[in-house]
Amino acid sequence: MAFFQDPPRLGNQYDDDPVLADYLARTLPPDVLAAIAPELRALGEASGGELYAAQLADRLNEPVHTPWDPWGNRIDHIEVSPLWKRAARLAAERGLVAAAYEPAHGPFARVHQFALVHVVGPSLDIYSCPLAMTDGAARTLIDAGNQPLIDHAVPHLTSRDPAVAWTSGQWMTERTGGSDVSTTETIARPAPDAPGAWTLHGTKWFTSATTAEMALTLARPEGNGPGSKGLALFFVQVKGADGRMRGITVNRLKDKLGTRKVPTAELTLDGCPATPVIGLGDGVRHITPMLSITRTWNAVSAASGMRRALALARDYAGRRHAFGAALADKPLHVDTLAGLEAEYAGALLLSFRAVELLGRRERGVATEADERLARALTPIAKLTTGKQAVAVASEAIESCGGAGYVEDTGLPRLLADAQVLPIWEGTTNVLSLDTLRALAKGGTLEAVADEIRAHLARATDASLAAPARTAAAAIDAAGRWAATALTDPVRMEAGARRFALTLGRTLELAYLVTHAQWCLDHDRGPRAAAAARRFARNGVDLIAAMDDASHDDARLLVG
Ligand code: MFK
Repeated sequence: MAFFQDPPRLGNQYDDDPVLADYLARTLPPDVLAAIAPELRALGEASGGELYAAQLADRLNEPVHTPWDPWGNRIDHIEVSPLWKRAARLAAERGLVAAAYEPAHGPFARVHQFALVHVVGPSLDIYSCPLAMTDGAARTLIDAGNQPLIDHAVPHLTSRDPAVAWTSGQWMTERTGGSDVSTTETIARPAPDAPGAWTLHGTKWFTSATTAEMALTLARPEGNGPGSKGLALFFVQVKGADGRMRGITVNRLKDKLGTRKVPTAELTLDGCPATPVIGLGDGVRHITPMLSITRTWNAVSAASGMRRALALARDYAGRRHAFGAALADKPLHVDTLAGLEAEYAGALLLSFRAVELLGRRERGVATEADERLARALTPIAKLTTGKQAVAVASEAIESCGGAGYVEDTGLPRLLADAQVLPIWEGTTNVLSLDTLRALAKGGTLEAVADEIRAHLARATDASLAAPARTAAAAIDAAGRWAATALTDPVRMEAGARRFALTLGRTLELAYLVTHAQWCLDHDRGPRAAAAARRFARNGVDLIAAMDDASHDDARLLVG
């Protein structure tokens, strides 16, 4: 009989993931873990079962933009995929945003929320994008303290009722750039007959998830000066009571490499009514709570994307036979997947450490050191995990051979969707410079180094001595590099990415070491220690080899 290959399958995405389960057991008080475990298990079952099947069945459905109705009216209707409609209901009911704002688990509310996201996110076709912005918008409005807007929008943004829940967009990128938003060209004008009201005029070049009910956006009030200080943060209610967009035209949907279910659009704003969120300047500063939240989502989504890719690759390795044995029994295949497992474990621990700190800050229990650490950890986690996610997805699809390159297996999407993670919400280089900006505040590099050393100090098992030494040497080298590079802005900027990635990878290794020690101490086996050792062998120090000649060589190479 002819041979047909079994496709890879997924199990319960909570029960099958010892890294998440051990992390939650280590971090959460037992009563909190007992309260949330049943919903994680239920979501894990759906995520690996019916939702994954629905995702594969929905593969070719993409959002469709209909600009006009049959009678010539401009309607700009965007029809999203069936799975997205289901995801919207599920996200509200399961509290994928709401859980962060509910009182039940105090400072652990964020860990609860992001554990849910981690388990189910990879089966929702990047519905995490509108959810991230919705969460960021709620946080930004609350931080801005604009009570009428808080009363108007936050109950919708944080609702568990699908009939009431809103999503929010974040319209920042213009043709002038997605990184340097200080060059925003959109103008805000006072509305002629409504005191306090404004209208917006300009083009937004990438607006993710354009089906949202509201958006936060930047515009320059007429007469304001240039740069980001002259921009203001505005709230936009996208549709009027008649269901039509208000002074907004959808020019087209973007034709993207991945995230193809996300209706990312180009918009023209021409008389779009808008309300200032907080003052009429410093718009970039005022939108940074949004950036911090979406970057945290990005980091968690990177970790969960890696986990999904590995779950499929590992299952496939058990089903696929070649050269007389299952791939899972081939030493080289095992070695390849092991390197990726260690990367995933490090990414999960780093991204959830950022989540813990966010939760502590929001519930008012953060120390000064937590505050400093959190400011640096957010960009570091985002940039480090984004790169890991692409590398892991690429290897995972390669480990499935030709099947990994064939669209209707669903596998190539893992890579196409991962590739957005180092781009949106700040590219690796922009986030590296943001890391320098964070570290420029006194004591922040020390806070990162203290965090690493405190975690390494918890390792008592001899099997963790070597990875702990690797991490300690890397943070020492990073500190030495920073001390000498500080005097030379060109050298500092040129090395920023290697420096930030060294901090990110060293943090990951330190968390892996601590986590492994806890697992050994709590009868959870030696797997986590193996992850720490393997991660150390994968390498963490990217900066020690940088010297004065590095930048000269770079100039020679790129002219
Ligand atoms: C699964 C995950 C899903 C995620 C979905 C998201 C979908 C949305 C898609 C998108 O919208 S992608 C586009 C997102 N765009 C960005 O992330 C922008 C990237 N560029 C940057 O982050 C630049 O660094 C930045 C625009 C902030 C630089 O602008 P400026 O004008 O040169 O900023 P400047 O002057 O350094 O900082 C202005 C103020 O903000 C300063 O405060 P002060 O006014 O008090 O001095 C800074 O300290 C503060 N600031 C800047 N970055 C900050 C920050 N504060 C806290 N955290 C930060 N990260």
